[in-house]
Amino acid sequence: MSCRRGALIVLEGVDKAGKTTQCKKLVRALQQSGRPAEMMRFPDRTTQIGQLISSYLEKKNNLEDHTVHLLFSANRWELVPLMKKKLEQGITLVVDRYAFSGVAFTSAKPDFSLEWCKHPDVGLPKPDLVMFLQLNPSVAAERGEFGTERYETSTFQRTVQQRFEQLMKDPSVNWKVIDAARSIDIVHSDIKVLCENTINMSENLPIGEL
Ligand code: DGP
Repeated sequence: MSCRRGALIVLEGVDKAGKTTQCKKLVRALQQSGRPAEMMRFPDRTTQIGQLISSYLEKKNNLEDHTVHLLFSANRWELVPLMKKKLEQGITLVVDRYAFSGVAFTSAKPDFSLEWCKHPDVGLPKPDLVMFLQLNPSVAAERGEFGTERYETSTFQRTVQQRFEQLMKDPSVNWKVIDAARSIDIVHSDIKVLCENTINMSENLPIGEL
């Protein structure tokens, strides 16, 4: 009997929407219900490319905007063999940000089209489900000070939110919008149900491509 593949589940949203908290809770809940699951996050700052990105985000180095966009994409591509291996082993991957953040953040900069931004990620494994944690950027700002990293300003985050809204019109991606203004536990239970349904539905389907 061939092993059923795991599902590729992505959480997206503006900064402070609760993605990391929800990813961790989801992985724990799936594991407790006997489903193999692991968390990944992008950017993955542990690789050499990830370290370049990390120092860019910490404003320790400056990189040209197109170049940094391609580095973020390269950081996803370098993890593809591992992602595919895990999915084929039946492990569900819960991913904190993916190509959609890539497009939303770069296209929030002046003079970047969505189309140009999407190109480098064409062919990446396609998520079976993308949950967008919806939170008004002004409410997000009330959740605590933004940090000091690049992009962590209310004005920029509002533009990012608009770009995500454009991306969510793409019917070829399985988007689900989650109201992230509610309590952690209520948001979690919505996410868990969506995720369990997706795991059951995608286990017999091939992994798609963006
Ligand atoms: P995080 O480690 O989740 O806080 O993400 C770091 C920051 O990088 C966050 O402000 C979002 C941004 N980001 C994530 N992925 C990409 C990407 O692919 N391209 C760009 N330009 N920014 C990204």
